[in-house]
Amino acid sequence: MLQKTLVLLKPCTVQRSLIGEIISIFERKGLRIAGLKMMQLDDAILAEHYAHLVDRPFFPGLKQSMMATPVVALAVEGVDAIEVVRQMAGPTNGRKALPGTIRGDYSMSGQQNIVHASDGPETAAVELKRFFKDEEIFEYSLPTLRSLYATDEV
Ligand code: IDP
Ligand code: MG
Repeated sequence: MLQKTLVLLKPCTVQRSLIGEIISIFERKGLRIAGLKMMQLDDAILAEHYAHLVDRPFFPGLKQSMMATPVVALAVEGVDAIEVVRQMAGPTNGRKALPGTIRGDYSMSGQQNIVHASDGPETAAVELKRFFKDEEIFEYSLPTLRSLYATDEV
């Protein structure tokens, strides 16, 4: 099923000048960039976005790291994109993530791990709304679509 998912390029990625390189990985895979913007996160949006972690001891440090610079938010589309992008990101800790995954290739940290990616369909819907207005998501189509997928896949 054609899905959209939210990716954030975290401040560690911005600071390491890896914005273009990481976006390229998603483009090279065949995913469509449906939305793209830079934004400065604040306490309120991070308390919402990481609500499942507010009671963890590392939460203040996580929040600080996510506000260190602006992030780059991406709405990424493809068949089964939510799972595909999670697999591309790899497990949370960059030291445990396998080479070939984004975190495995670019991160040595359990916190400074390059990207955020929505972890399921409900989360993706809520997170896309959190970071993008409706009119910031674009429905153009890739002319390469017929080379990216078989006709019965999309
Ligand atoms: P995920 O990003 O792989 O979905 P979550 O458990 O949702 O992982 O955690 C969100 C983010 O919080 C992680 O990407 C990471 O930056 C940070 N985080 C998670 N666990 C730890 C930890 O044990 N120490 C420090 N930061 C953590
Ligand atoms: Mg998560």
